[in-house]
Amino acid sequence: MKKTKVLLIGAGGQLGSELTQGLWALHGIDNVISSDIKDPHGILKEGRFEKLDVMQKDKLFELIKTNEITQVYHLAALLSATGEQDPRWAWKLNMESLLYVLEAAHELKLDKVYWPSSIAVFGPTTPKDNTPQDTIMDPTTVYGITKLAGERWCEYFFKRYGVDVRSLRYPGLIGYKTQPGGGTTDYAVDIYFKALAEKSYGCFLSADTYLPMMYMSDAVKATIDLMESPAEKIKIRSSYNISSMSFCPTQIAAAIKKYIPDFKITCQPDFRQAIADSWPRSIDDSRARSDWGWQHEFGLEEMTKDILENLKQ
Ligand code: AKB
Repeated sequence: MKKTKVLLIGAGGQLGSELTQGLWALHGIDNVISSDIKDPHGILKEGRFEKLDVMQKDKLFELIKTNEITQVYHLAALLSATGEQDPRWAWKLNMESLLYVLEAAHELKLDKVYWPSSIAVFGPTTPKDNTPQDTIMDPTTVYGITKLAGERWCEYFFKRYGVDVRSLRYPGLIGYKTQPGGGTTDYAVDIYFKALAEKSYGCFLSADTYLPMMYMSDAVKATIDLMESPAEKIKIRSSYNISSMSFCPTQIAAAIKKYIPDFKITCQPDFRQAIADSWPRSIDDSRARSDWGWQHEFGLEEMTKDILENLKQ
């Protein structure tokens, strides 16, 4: 049997550095190459790192061949808010890089590929509560459009070429180890930093905007659980709905106030409000739970305790 060798693309982002550590624990630090267009920071310096612009297809293929890579996790993308600043570039980066990775998987016979989708695939006419796996998808952001098109490409490569590609529709991901990178759900990360530093936070969404969210350690667990499941359990090759909690700015502020009683939140919605309003409030992830046994660990209270304790240290 071939030894598992992993390439993670976009490792410098919020999920990337924590997923890198999860993959080190699973496969061994020497069997994981993390890569990014930027220089490595923090924990990434401790493992194997390659600087990679995923838009350079030849370099990507070369890196895979030279290192006998068997699995690729492709996380590099422009997110919902930054994508709106340059829609053409978001389309090009998000779509072409996915196609290069899927082509590499097919042509170089990779064992598996992971690519993240998002709740951004849904839109204003999608049912908002307990959004089903299969439903109306009418994304309004260029990011959401690329994720929806990407899901179709993943299923296409699976059906046409047998590429073992797997994917999750992430909700807003909340971690404290790295700064977030241009998403609409990023307020739920910033708020913890500002609560400790300034005891106040100016939120760019309205106080009652409910969105599906997930703590980073659950996101890492979901990703690795999906990738380590036997192929026959993976029945959905576009992307799985995945969920753990939903809350609004008022609720996260109340959870923080239990630790910082004089914390104050003010809300002044900006352009990101319209994006948030087009997304679901909560997600039905029963297919992930029944097909490959997904279970989350963290809710809002447990997450808040964990983040604030860690950030204080
Ligand atoms: C974003 O807000 O753009 C992302 C996402 C929900 O995919 N966090």
